[in-house]
Parts: sequence; C-alpha cells; structure tokens
Amino acid sequence: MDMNDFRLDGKVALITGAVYGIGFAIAEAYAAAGAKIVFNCLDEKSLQMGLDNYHAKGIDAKGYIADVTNEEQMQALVKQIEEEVGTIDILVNNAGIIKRIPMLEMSAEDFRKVVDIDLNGPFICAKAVLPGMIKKGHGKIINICSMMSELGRETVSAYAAAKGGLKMLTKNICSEYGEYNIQCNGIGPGYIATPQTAPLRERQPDGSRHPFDQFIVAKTPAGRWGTAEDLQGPALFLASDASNFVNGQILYVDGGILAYIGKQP
Ligand code: NAP
Ligand code: GCO
Repeated sequence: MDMNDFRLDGKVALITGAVYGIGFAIAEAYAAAGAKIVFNCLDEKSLQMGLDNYHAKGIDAKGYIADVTNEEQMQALVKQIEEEVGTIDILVNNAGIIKRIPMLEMSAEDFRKVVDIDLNGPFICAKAVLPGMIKKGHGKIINICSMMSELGRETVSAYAAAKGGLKMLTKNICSEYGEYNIQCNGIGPGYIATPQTAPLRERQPDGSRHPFDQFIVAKTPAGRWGTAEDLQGPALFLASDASNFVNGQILYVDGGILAYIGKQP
C-alpha cells in the first residue's frame, strides 16, 4: 500500500458550484492533496465570492461562470479549462438546489428546475469531461447524491426524484465507461450544516431549536448534524488512486442515520 495513492498531485479537479458549502470543503481537501482546483458558478458576484474564499485559504483556484444545465456553456468551459489549466482528471458534480414544497402545491416548472440542476446538470457535466478522460486513460467522476437517493420525505419530491436518478446515473456511467479506467461513484451526505439546510436549523421565536433540527439529531446515531469537513476524507478517497477498483458505489457519509430506525418515543 503506497500512501501516495491518496495524493492528487498534478491532477485537475473541476468541482461544480464550489463557491462555499460542501463543494468548497471538497475543493479544500483536493487542494491540500495537490490538485489544481477549478470551479464554476452562475454569476460575477458568486465568482468573486468564490475567488475570495479560496484566496483566504491560500488556494490558487480558477473560477468560471457557467450554468451546469447549459450544455453549450459546459462544453465551452471544459475546452477552456483544457487550454488554460489542463485536461480534467476529476469532476465533482456538486452544484444543486432544493425546493421544499408539498407536491400538490409544487408547479411542474419548479419540479423541472430542481431535476434540471440536480440531475440533468450532472449528466451534462459528465458528458463534457468524459472524452478528455477517455483520451487520458483515466478519470474520476463523483456525484453528490443524498440520503434522498434512498429515502423520501414530505415536501422534497423533486429533490428525491433527482437524487434517486443521480444514484442510477452514477451506476450507468460506471457501467458504460469503467473499461476506460474511469471510476464514477457517489457520495451521499446525511444532514450537513450548510446554507442549503439553514432553514431546517433556524432558532424558533422562543429561542428553542427548530423541531426538524431536534428530529435529525435524535435520528442520527452520531447525535449531531454533519459538517462539510466530514465529507473531505471520503471525497478525497474517491478522487484518488486508492479507489481505482471502486466503481458505481454510493458512499453514505451520514453519521449512521440511514442504518437507524430511531429511538422508541
Ligand atoms: P449550497 O450551499 O446551496 O451550494 C450549492 C451551490 O451550487 C451554490 O453555490 C449554488 O450557487 C450552486 N449552483 C446552484 N445551481 C447551479 C447551477 N445551475 N450551475 C452552477 N452552480 C449552481 O449546497 P450544499 O449544501 O453545499 O450542497 C452541495 C451539494 O450537496 C448539492 O448537490 C446538495 O444537493 C448536496 N447535498 C447537500 C446536503 C446538505 O445537508 N447540505 C446533504 C446531501 C446532499 P448559488 O450560490 O448561486 O445559489
Ligand atoms: C431536506 C434536506 C435534505 C438534505 C440532504 C440529506 O430538506 O430534507 O435538505 O434533503 O439536504 O439531501 O441527505
């Protein structure tokens, strides 16, 4: 076992939407392991925020404005990265949104928007990077799935449908491109304290913890919300040569919540 197998020296990693949150934490870990970091975002404001965040951590990241749902933009972005940085060795499909709306109140447009970003986006981005990976003879694609790739809950129908689909897209990319030494795996974070879940952790008017916050902590054997940093080790493993025979798997990083039926009331 060579511990250098966990290094990413000289590798080019594109982490979509990695301005803050989970994507940013994964990029930090990859930079520490030697990777060149590239991220995309939706507008100038996010681009500057991202560059400032990376600069504050001493990371020389390159950022570009491109929408993961726009195939033309992502194809052009990948070509620009290949010219300016190098062929992409690692893609993390991190960009994603959630809309918490009961199905009967959710418009088809809202449903489509969530699926477009959370499922079509990863398809578009994987399709853009695969040719370069095939040519190079190796590649790593890591899809940020969710516990909702396995479970449903009220108000997240679009998100669960998209993340369930992302689990199967992960298995299909594995099946179709494994022969080119390309590994495609997923990470399924549990409940992680980021801006995306901030509404579920808001203090109540009386200062008490949000009922959902209390529910999740009780349902999680680890007895806490996850942090974006909890995902760094698993993400590094799946991006490194240490996982070259791991393909089509979803690695749940959830504090044990998926394994646990919950305490008797
Ligand atoms: P977040 O804080 O909301 O960050 C998501 C990032 O994606 C934002 O920077 C967002 O840009 C960007 N983005 C959204 N749509 C985009 C598009 N069309 N093109 C490019 N970038 C886009 O989310 P997070 O909590 O870090 O989650 C990151 C990923 O992990 C998501 O896929 C999420 O579903 C998944 N996940 C999160 C949790 C959790 O508990 N937090 C658990 C499981 C899975 P803006 O800043 O412009 O909105
Ligand atoms: C929700 C949460 C979850 C988490 C995550 C769990 O509203 O239930 O946002 O969906 O974001 O996906 O793995």
